[in-house]
Formats: sequence, structure tokens, C-alpha cells
Amino acid sequence: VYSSTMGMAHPDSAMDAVQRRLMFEDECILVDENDRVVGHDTKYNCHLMEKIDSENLLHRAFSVFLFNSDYELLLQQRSATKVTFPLVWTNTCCSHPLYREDELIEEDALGVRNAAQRKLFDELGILAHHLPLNEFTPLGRILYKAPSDGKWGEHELDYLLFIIRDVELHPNPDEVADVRYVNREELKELLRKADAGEGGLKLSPWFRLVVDNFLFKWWDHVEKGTLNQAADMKTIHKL
Ligand code: DMA
Ligand code: MN
Repeated sequence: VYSSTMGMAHPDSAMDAVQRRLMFEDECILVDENDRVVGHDTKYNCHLMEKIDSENLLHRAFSVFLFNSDYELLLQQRSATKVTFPLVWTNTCCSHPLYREDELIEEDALGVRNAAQRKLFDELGILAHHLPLNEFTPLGRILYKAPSDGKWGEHELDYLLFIIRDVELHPNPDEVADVRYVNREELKELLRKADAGEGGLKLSPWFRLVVDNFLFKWWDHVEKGTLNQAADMKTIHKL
């Protein structure tokens, strides 16, 4: 029996084994538009555009922006084997808090910070004790939907976490193709290249939304040490 989810373009049999395992092992947190938990589902189902649209699935996510002590932002290029947005350049680390006790804690976004610590080790090999939980500043939440290709995409309520820390990187090739630090001018040059389609450079849609709406003004607060003043964890920005 053939269905639209068995299309020839992206048969699951072609999915990278590591990424396929995560698609079924990771249980994402389903939320409503006010970020109230309404259930859970596999990472696989949460990223199928057909399910997102037909069941209006929305899941909780986080995006980390890590700066070094020169106030340069660490970017990563996603690996070629990522199911969604392969080879796209994006902020330091993105993933999902999972449906388990320590990552569901809502007070001070502790669950999301626990998940960020877990994935910064998985993706970039940064040791947890080099990233103390209280050093992450949650700055805001955005809600967005973005297709990746015909079959896959995102529909997320995304917590934006900033951290300023000098770290040692050991990128995991299953997750990360490349990393680089950028200052503001270098990021602007990347934006220009991506807009011009130069060198096949692509930026993730959620990174682009943060850049266009918040990043440069928050960067001022990074440099002045006033990030807490910029934080607004009450509003959910629908972008
Ligand atoms: C998902 O990131 C989260 C955002 C903000 C897009 P991801 O696709 O990198 O998740 P994972 O690392 O768990 O595959
Ligand atoms: Mn997601």
C-alpha cells in the first residue's frame, strides 16, 4: 500500500542510521500556542509536515547562542546527514527538551537549560561543567513554522538562550559539519552572501528570524553585561 508519506524523494530507508534512531528515541514535548504542555510525540512525528498541518502539532525547542569573551558568536553548519535542514548554517546549538522529568521543569526554564547542556555536549563536545546551568540566560520565546523540504519541517515554540563562555569544542560529525565564530561584521557578510545565494550558503529559518528581530540589539547587551535587562520571558513572539 502506498501513501503520500512513502514518496520516493525521501524514503526513510535512506535516512542516516544515527539520525533515524534519534527520530524515534527522542520524545518531544507538545505544547499549545501559550506554551502549555498538551502531550508528547516522537521527534519523527513532530517534524512530518503532513502531521504538523493536519494535527496542528507544535513542540517545544531551544536555540543556544554562545559567545566567547571577545563577544563573537559561535555558529555551526548542520551535518549533511541531518533529516531537517542539512548543511544549513545556524546558531550554536538547537534541539528539543524531551518529555522527561528533568527537561519538563518550567521554573526559570530549567528543563530547557538542562536540555541545552545535554545537547551542547552531544553536538559540540562541550563538557557540562564548563556550562553551568545558571550561566544560561533565557531571553525570550518565539513561535514559528518552517518547511525544510516537501516532507519535513519545523513548528516550534523556541526558547532563546544566551551564554557567554570560552569553551573547548569537539564537534560531533554526526551532527555538525563545521563551526566558526563571527563578529557582527562577519555575520552581516554571511547574511549578504546568503541573500545573494553566493557559494550555496544557506542559513536556517529560525536563525534568520532571530537575526532579523532580536540579535543585534541583544548583542549590545552581551557586550555591556546587561542581558538580564533584555530578557522577556512573558511574551511569545509569533513570527
Ligand atoms: C531543533 O533543532 C530545534 C530548533 C530550534 C530548530 P535540531 O533539528 O538540530 O534538533 P536535533 O539536534 O535534536 O536534531
Ligand atoms: Mn523541532
